[in-house]
Amino acid sequence: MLKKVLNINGLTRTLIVDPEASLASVLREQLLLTGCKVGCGQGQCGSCSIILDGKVVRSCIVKMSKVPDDAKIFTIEGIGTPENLHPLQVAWMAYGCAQCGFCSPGFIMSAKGLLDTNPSPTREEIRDWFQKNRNACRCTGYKPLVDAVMAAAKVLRGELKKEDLLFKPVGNKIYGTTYHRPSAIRKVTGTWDYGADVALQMPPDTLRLALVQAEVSHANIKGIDTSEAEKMPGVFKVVTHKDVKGKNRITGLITFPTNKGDGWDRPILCDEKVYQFGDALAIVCADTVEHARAAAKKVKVDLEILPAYMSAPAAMAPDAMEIHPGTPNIYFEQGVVKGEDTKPIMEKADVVTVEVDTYCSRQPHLTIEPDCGSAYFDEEGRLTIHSKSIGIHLHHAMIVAGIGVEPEKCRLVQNPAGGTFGYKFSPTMEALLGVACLATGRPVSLAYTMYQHITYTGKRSPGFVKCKLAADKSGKLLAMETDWTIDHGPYSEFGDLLTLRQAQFTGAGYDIANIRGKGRTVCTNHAWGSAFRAYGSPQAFLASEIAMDELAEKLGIDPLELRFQNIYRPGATTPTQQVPEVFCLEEMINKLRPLWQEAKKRCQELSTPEKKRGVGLSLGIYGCGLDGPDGSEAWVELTKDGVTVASSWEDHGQGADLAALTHAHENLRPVGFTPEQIKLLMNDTALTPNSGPAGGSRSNVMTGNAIRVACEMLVNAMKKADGSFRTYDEMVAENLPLRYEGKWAASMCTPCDPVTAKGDPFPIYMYELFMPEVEIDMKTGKAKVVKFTTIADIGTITNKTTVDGQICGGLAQGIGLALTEDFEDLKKHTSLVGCGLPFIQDIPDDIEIIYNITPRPNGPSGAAGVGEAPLTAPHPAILNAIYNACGVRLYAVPALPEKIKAGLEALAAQGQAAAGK
Ligand code: MCN
Ligand code: FES
Ligand code: FES
Repeated sequence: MLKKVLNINGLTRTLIVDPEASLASVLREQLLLTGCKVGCGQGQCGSCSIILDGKVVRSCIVKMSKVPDDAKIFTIEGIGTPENLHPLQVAWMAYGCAQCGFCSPGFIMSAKGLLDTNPSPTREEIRDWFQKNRNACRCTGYKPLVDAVMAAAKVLRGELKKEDLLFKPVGNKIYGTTYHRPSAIRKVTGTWDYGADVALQMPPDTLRLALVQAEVSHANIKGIDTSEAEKMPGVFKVVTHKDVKGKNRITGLITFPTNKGDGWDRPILCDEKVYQFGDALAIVCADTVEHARAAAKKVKVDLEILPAYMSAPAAMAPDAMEIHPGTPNIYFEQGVVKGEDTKPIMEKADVVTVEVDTYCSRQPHLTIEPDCGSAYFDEEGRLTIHSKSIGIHLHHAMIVAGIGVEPEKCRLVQNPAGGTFGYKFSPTMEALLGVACLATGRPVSLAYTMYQHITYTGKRSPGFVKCKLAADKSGKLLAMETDWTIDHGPYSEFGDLLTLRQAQFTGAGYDIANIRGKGRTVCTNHAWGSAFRAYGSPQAFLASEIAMDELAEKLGIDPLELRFQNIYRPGATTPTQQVPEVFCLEEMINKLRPLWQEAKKRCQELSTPEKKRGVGLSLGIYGCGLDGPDGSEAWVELTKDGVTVASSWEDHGQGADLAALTHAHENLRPVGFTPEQIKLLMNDTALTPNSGPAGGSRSNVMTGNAIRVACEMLVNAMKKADGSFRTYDEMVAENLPLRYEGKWAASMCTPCDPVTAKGDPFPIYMYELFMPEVEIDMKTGKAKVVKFTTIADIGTITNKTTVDGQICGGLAQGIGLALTEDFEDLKKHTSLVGCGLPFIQDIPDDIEIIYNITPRPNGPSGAAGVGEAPLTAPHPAILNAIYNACGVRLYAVPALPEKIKAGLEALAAQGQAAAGK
């Protein structure tokens, strides 16, 4: 042990530390300065950045033995207080930089380090600084962070008042403004307690858990021997499947009758088989994390290794064994049938056709916060599980039978989440926490390392999608044929839904009268498929948006004009034969046309033989809602001080708190309530109603509407005959109810047919056009997006800062999907950097977002959703831009430099061969 006297946030502290411990762990675990967040724990993400003797350091990789005596350390807790925030903290709030907020303390400390030494940095200097200090953000797309540093620098230079940074409501109106999130102040002060922080604040008898995980991808289990592990120091119990009281399975709640599986295929703790790398075999419960992890290594597992089917084609091979015995590896099929038979149309002599065969990768979510949670028995004896769940009521239904607990004896609570991007639409560790808590009778906590987080949470399901388009010579689309295969990993939950998405979105946006297609879901031994932002549509649009470009080239028509000619106009229907709720694409393309002309010209002018530039286009559409008549619930209650609004609008980081507040405020305004009078109650199954999961960009529409309905009921009840409103005391005196339950259902929707996909699945769609400009290094093949222009129609805007942030962040993930990100190689793709997470210099600072506002008749105050729109189709636009720049046509993502380089070499060889002929 080492005695250290350190000056922390201006005060001298004496600490006894393990010289091998990291500075981050001492700050967090010994001093409870949990504003220092640990994401990767490997020096890759900067979330743990603090200032040590005037320098920004990543405290997770600084050993205590290397921290000088009397070192001066500043953490986020030391630079401002809620009453007197640092200008950077205010700017972070004002510019919407704290989405999930997990990276915010690290970024703010890093930015402080910059401004302390350079009070007037340029945007490029700020970007270089964050790049050099490895500050990573998965939510914002980085641009707002640079805006915030520029603004804070102005305040520090005395050119702007700190108070002027934050928007203040005028005339008691916040709908459609840049009003900040209620949670922002806690995020920028480091006091927004994420799961790992909650775990540190639990009582001393809390057991810390470590998993014993499979290191192979497919095996039969012959035995699990825990005897040695049980004797290890600090171990309380080692839990295996034998301790699970229930069915030991998580159910996917399959709703599709044509699914060949029964949905009970995912073990909580493996009993008979290992289905994928990382599968949980046992849980060690011990007094410390270190003891639990050490003991986990001593659990012996006897396995019979089976062939691992790591992709859909491998699992579809005729000699492949059934991964779940009794259920074929191809366990679900979905068709699409619209209009007339496409074959005779495609064969007509005067019809022009193109056919593409695309592959969309197993994109990892790469949240900066690894998965974490805890469980305990609450004051009513309920098993209470805290996690990053974005579907607390849904997950409750998916896990109770597996754990073996009565539904009313189980409570799920969402912790503040450091981003999910959909991976938490699936339960991850909830059932493991529940099982451990039940088996030990003690509070328990579990936090994954980044390695575990990446290798043992769901991923985007790879899609192999073929698309054939037919048009007449004038460019009018006549028919489309599609064929698709989804590799959904070993667990079926929501796999059928994802497969249906291809029918819904391949070719979406265009008036195609005749469509035929078929797709299938395949069980494999690679990572299980979970939701990922824009769920299912990136696979679909990769195919149809590249096909549109190829068709344009074959016809000799400008790609924008070919799209313009064929977009939805009155009379058109979607691929599922639904009439679009609004027709906004014509206006959107008209807005884009002059920018497209300019971009084409600019790219030509800026191209050099060494660095070629190109511009690409695509169109993306996504539905707001879960298929069919989705709905939501919320309630409001009049209190002495104002109103309480309760909902289970889970927050990934997209701003559920601000959104619930804004919809409530907008509908309570007639009474005169201010935002400060509205209290939010959120995300606890014991307290808040079932608002459905925060997925499918559904919440702004569904829960926004439920909140609206509840507020309207309250306002009506408060209204007096003369038009004025009753006070709380008057309501009580007249014995009028104070609480109103708002429900909203998309009753206009119908599910899609399994054979034809015919149906009206969504009440509202979001529309977005993508126009990236790329630069190709002709020597290395590296592609860089240098500018991104996008036009979005998401109805009216509930909060401007939120939607800008959603779009910027979504585009950044699209750039990652297109160029760098993957989870395929279980040895290489195991860290944020290894998986290709984009850092600030990978994302352009020049992002232009243009809104085309078409109010939605079914949306609250006319709004649609936004979350998933920006990740529907940015990647085909980037591949189209690469082709435009250098002539290399790729059909698979990520477009790694070596693939582009190989394409360039092939083109050069073709050119030489042609010249030689
Ligand atoms: N919004 C708005 N105006 C509109 C539409 C939406 O201001 N016209 C706001 C909403 O009020 C909300 C946000 O935009 O604050 C997203 O709304 P919506 O599209 O309805 O999506 P949900 O609230 O249901 O959130 C889920 C969605 C999805 S599905 C994923 S995945 C996702 C996403 O949002 N994951 C995210 N955004 C994310 N953002 C962050 N930072 N982290 C994630 O993990
Ligand atoms: Fe320290 Fe990632 S750099 S947690
Ligand atoms: Fe940066 Fe979420 S706000 S990671």
